Amino acid sequence: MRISIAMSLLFVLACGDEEPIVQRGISPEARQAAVLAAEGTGVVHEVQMGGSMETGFRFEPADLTIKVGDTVRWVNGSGLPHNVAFYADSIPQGAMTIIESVMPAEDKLGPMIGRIVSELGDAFEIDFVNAPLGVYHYFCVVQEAMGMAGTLTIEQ
Ligand SMILES: [Cu+2]
Repeated sequence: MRISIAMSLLFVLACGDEEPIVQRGISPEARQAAVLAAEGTGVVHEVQMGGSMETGFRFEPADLTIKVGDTVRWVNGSGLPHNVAFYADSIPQGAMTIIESVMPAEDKLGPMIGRIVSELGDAFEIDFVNAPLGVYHYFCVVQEAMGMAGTLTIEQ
């Protein structure tokens, strides 16, 4: 019984996904937002990669919400090595393709693993043009064990 309820729920959820993404009567504001998302909005958000052995390491802010098409600039605020790496199983569907396409080979250590940024003030940037909406969980490979992780939420 429990299994059949779960199956029915899955069926409902799966059908819910088939609603059309593009709706009729799109407002001029929504249309403009869609155009900006495709081209980049020019808005840049800064996240500091900081802390110390004493205080712990963190992204500041650890949770950031942006609009699709915005840029996030992670800045080294500690003078110690940091990077930005995305959890493949904790990002929206289709996001890996976008992240991989905006990370040139010289800018990464592996799939969705950004290069190490060691110098104070040095930065790593990603333009989230055409990025799927949702929550992206990421971390720093150097201090992940010490809790250096963050979330990025992309909204329309
Ligand atoms: Cu770090």
